Amino acid sequence: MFFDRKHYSDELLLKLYKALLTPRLIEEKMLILLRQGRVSKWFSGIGQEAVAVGSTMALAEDEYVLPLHRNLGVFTVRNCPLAKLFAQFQGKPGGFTKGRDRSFHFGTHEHHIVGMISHLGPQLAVADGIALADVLSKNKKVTLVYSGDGGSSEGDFHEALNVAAVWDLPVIFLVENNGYGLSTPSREQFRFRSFINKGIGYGMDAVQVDGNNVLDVYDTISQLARSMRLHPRPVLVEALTFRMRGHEEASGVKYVPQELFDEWTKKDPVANYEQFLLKEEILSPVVIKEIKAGIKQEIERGLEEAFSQEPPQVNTRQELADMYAPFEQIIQESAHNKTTEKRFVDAISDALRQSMEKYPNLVLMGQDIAEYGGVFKITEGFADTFGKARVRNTPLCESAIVGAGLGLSVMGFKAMVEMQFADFVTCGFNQIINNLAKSHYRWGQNADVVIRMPTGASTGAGPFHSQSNEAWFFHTPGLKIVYPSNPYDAKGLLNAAIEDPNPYLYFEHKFLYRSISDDVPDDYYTVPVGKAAVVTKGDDITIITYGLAVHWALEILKQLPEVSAEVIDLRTLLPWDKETVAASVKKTGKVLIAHEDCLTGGIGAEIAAWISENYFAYLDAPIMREGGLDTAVPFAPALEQNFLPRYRMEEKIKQLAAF
Ligand SMILES: Cc1ncc(C[n+]2csc(CCOP(=O)(O)OP(=O)(O)O)c2C)c(N)n1
Repeated sequence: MFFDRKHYSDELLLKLYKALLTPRLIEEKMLILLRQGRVSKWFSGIGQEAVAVGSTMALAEDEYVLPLHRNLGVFTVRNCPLAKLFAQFQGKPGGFTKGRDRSFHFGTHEHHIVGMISHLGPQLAVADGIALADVLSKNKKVTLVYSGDGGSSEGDFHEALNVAAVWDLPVIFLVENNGYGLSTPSREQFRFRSFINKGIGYGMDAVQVDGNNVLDVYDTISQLARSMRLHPRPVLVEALTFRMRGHEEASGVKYVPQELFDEWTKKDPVANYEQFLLKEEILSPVVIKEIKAGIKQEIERGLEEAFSQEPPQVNTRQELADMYAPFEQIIQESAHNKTTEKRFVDAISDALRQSMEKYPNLVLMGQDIAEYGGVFKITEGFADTFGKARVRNTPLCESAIVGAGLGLSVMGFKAMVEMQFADFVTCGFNQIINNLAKSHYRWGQNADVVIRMPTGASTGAGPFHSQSNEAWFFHTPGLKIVYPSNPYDAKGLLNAAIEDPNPYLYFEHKFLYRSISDDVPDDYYTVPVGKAAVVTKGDDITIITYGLAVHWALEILKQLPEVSAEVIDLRTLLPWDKETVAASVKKTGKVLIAHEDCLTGGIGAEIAAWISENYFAYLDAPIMREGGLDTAVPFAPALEQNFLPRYRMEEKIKQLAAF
């Protein structure tokens, strides 16, 4: 193996050696502990150390790195305390996640590292968000993110690279090509010859390095980073390397031909570099021994400390609380009494505009939201007022944009992502459920992202532009969900959602956009989150509902003056207002829960279960539910009306009142 030392000092070459040796020695120790049953799982990076070490060493200490499961070297180069790292591997409270997540699944701001989630690809877009924050803040920094060759088959890889290219984001996408994705060889993953061919497709530079040559990696990344700091743009780097052990220790390596091991053993990154330094007389056998002894001693000390820690103490209240970033809402009243009649759609627009004024760190992202103003024209004129840096047209890639939102959060920004239609959130689902929702619980990183969801039927738009999908998210701890039914709440809840540093889904019913209007304060104000509204007071029955169905309930009740109904508009679905519901159930003893969403597994099912479990004694009738049919939302008006619960609600209300 040829090492070109260029102008690099002996001191630096030695520093690289120690940095390379540390993860190797930790791993060798881990393999022993694994055999002794003292650690439970290990994803080995033996043979690949030069990639993580060379690339991380090439960056400034305050530039973010987003490593994967084999990149122990990132953590050691960034001087993460070994005891804390080992405590993390053992699920101890002194680790980086209080025992809540395993291995390298954590981030640490102190060390400018954002760790992976198991899904491999999502962090690529998080890197985009971090780099975007740097560009917006005019920081001359690069962000480094890793992908495996296997993980590059994920859509997230494509989306993240494409966004970075279009937005000129200074991200180094470093593909560690070790020839296998678990047991599947590259030829069964993709057909291109080399990752550098992909650069052309994305319109970005791409270079290849010998991933087992720490100097090659260090030099290439250093040069790229220098140039990217001055001229922000993404670069794809392919590091050729090899995984000398199984995917994880229990899975074995039977599927790897012996010749490959023989070939790559000769290319061992540590042994070869050591030989080079010996030849250059930068190292001597005595010094090697000393260095190794020193590192081993540090490892033993760290292990001792980690092993001496007790497992986490269980505290359910804390577990539940930590799903969310701490936030106490202070309700903001509008400063003046002046109101103007506003349609639902205008109220949303108003909130966004005022929040953009209030938070200079708020960034809006979505398809066609800039000059075009969004398909519903909610951001019309925003690009002129706030500039295209903060009002960003995105490529068609929901996953990358939601992920970028998390990256912005990592850097202290706020993000609003507009789904063009709520239906398309399926393409960003993983980022919401697994990244936004869980990151605070896992390592204390909040996701300050509001996702706007133009939702619902009644517009003759068929199965893919009409769905109600709030229940998908209702089941995900870590998210908050609001769903206004009128212009006043639409404005106040959107402001409130943007204010809160936690991730929100903000549902806005498309049918309401231009069909209702109301006097809405001109000034900024917020509406309490988690608080339902009692829309009409009544004694006979309680109707619990939200969104467009609130209006259906009121229309129906107008035709039934003999029924005294209390209509509760939930407004917030997660967390929903148990107190208001309970008070009304106690009063009327008869409950109908109605929503546009399909009945089975809908939010009504949860509320019904909760009422019957806690307030059974107050009930004078079975809890009733009404919802959309358990079908897709059909296109033809007659079919769509039949799908919707509007007319079935009427029957249910009569039935319940008469019970
Ligand atoms: C979305 C997803 N599908 C499957 C897996 C299971 N899995 C974990 S690692 C892995 C292979 C990854 O290969 P590669 O990206 O080349 O990285 P390497 O392990 O070789 O470093 C697979 C299939 C996963 N973690 N996430």
